[in-house]
Amino acid sequence: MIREHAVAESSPMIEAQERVWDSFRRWGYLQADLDPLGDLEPVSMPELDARGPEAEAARRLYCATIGAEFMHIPDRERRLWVQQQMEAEVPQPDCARILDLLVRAEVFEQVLQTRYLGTKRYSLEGEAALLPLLDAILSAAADQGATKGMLAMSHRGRLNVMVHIVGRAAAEVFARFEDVDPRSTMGSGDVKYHIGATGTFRASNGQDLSIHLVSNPSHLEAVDPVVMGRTRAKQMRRGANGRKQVLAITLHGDAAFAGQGICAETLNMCGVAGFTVGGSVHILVNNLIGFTTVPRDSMSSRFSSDLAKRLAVPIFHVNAEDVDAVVRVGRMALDYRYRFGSPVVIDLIGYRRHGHSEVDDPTITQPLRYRKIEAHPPMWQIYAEKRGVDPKPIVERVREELEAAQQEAQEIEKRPVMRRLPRYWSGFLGGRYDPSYEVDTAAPPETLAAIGESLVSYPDRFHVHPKVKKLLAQRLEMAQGRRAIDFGTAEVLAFGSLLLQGVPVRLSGQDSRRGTFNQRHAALIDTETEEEFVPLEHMAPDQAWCEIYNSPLSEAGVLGFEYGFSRDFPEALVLWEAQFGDFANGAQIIIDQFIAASEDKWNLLSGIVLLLPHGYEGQGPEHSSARIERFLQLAARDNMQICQPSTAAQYFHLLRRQALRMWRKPLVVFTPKSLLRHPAASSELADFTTGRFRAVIPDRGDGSAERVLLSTGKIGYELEAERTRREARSTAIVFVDQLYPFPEAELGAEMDRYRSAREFVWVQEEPGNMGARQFIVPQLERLARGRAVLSVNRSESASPSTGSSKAHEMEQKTLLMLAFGI
Ligand SMILES: Cc1ncc(C[n+]2csc(CCOP(=O)(O)OP(=O)(O)O)c2C)c(N)n1
Repeated sequence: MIREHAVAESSPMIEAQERVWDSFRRWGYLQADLDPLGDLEPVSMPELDARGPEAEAARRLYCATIGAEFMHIPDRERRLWVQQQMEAEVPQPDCARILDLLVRAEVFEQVLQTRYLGTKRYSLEGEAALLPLLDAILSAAADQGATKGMLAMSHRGRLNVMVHIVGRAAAEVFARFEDVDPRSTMGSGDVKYHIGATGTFRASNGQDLSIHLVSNPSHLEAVDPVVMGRTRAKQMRRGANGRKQVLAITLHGDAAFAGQGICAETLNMCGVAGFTVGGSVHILVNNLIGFTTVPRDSMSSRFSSDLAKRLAVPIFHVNAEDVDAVVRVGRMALDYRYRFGSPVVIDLIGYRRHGHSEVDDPTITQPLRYRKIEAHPPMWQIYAEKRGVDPKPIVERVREELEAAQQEAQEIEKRPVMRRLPRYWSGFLGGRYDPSYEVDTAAPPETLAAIGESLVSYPDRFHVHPKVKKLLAQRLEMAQGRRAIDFGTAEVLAFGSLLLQGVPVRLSGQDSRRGTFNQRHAALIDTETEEEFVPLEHMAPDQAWCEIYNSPLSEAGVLGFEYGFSRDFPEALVLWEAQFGDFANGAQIIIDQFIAASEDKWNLLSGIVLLLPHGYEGQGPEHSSARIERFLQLAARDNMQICQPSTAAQYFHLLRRQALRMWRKPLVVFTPKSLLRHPAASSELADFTTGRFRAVIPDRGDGSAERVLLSTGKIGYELEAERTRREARSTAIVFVDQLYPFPEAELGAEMDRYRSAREFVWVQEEPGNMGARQFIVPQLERLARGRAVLSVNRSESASPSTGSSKAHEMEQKTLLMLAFGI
């Protein structure tokens, strides 16, 4: 039954009826029967007090076990679509399939509980309807032409999903509980409910979908942007049909979704051109509790899904115990995603049968709710009764099957590998660094000149801003070798030469298209029309793709996304840029949990590049430091590279090296600010057409210096200027452009040159408790062969720098005085 009202028949009575219906469409979800345990009280709404047959009919549709929030969507077509679905005939579900999944969900947990008592498993009991829900969504996705599902979820029900949705053998998951082969993972690896899994899901139409459950850290919701970036990369690989073929599904806990800011960051990116995946499905596995904390202490809103109301997308609340309704919601949500290319949210409201991790006793904190839960039958029992089916044979069959799998697990001797890497990763390497990985990164002069030409080749009637026009003309001169090359040009030459070699480039960050320091101008803006033109996209017909985007003002979300993208586009150069390096700590979870540790925990590589503007230039405590010390503290076993290129050519070679080597490791680059235009940091064309990145830039002297200053970044130039001013000929100045992996051989060789040096001095702008000092001084002491190693730095401080630019200058002068020994 679809309710339609012909406009021509409009009369005061019909209008009154329509008002009643609209009230229920708008507010019905607030009185819907959503909580299997009845703790979620209906909201009193005068708009829903109407009586009479129309009101009752509307109440039956909008206040039953599905509560649909959709009237906030401004687009009428979308509202009407949801309305029609809600008011349409209810399709007959596949009851046998549903019951089988419900039984599997619970029996799987019980087998774990019996065999591995006292081990954490984060049971799905109380939310078993999640399996039929995912089954319905993926089956509907298969009908729509999807071939791949990208799943992200936290601990709750993860093992269950791995077996019943991702299609991994139960014996493999059980083997993880047996903790076989512990020696193979000493010092690394991860717990069983965080590792990823790849498998195959058989849809109801018989089609197979490949499913990937993404590895994630314990940090709730941190994986959300990662799976979006991964999905986008996979979609791009598939070309025009990619958005249809690859579907992202994220599962959230109710407390985490309401509380973790990264959820807002991720939702905010969904409609932005550089970040969209054509709609994702978000499922809240809502058990109305977070560990021991009840919703009123978790959030200021009624539903934890309220966060999603910032978007014009439908939110379907559904009572997990009406599993037919759950399945219906799954299909509706999926069809909406495919029809409108929009995210959708499903709030699956159930309960948590045990304590948070089964070892917790929930009756201590929620005695009343748990009294109810204890008396409450499992979902499969309720469903079977409603359908008049005898569930016993199914339960027996499933139990036998899972117990056999458990037996099988005891025979497994090696930790099962749950994940398959896609083919595009073959050939790329992780592990320890080896010099044999180095490749030629120089580019022929003709290529550089051609890139310079393409920078000034915009459409005839395109009006370029005079300042930008001048800059582009200078860039052309630089690329032709008629002018020293600055950092901005070095970067565009690196990007351009990679694109011409077939290496795709993707960069995003706040204001990255123009560049925070007016240094990039990746997109030209027509001064008359504001139309945009990106010269790097139009260099040659057979060039690789190039995407340079301004990102939303989020760090964790955007870096997480780009990290995810890099995971599925290893052959591309993928970069994220912080506005200032100082803001990178907004993405600290992504840096700590994914970038630094994913190889160690999950054996997963990434070649992501972080561009972090850094340098003490009197701009205050939040515009000075990218926290070099923190990255160095995370560095171990060659897990990433930490560099501060001191010249334009070094930057060029560093970026090209990152893309062209087969060694895939995250690269953290401390990028310059004032050095962007510093003549001394510019390079000659010959430095681009020959040579490669050098970890250490030796002093040009003959090795007779008595005092050797070592530093990284901008301070080195200030030391050089001071040396000239003082005519301090017996002082050498060495630039350390790569801090990690520590360039032991190069730095050792350079230090050995100074036979008459009495002391080596590490000089940094940062306070003593920050910067590279604590990492590098012990290394220098090792290489100094018994000679003294001193350090010059700002005094220890709680914040990176002073807020006064005059104080900054005084401090800077003092640093230079101390560096030169007076
Ligand atoms: C960022 C973060 N903070 C704290 C925790 C510790 N923690 C683990 S589970 C959990 C409760 C999660 O509740 P909810 O999101 O409702 O999911 P549920 O466990 O109820 O399924 C907490 C606080 C964590 N894992 N991550």
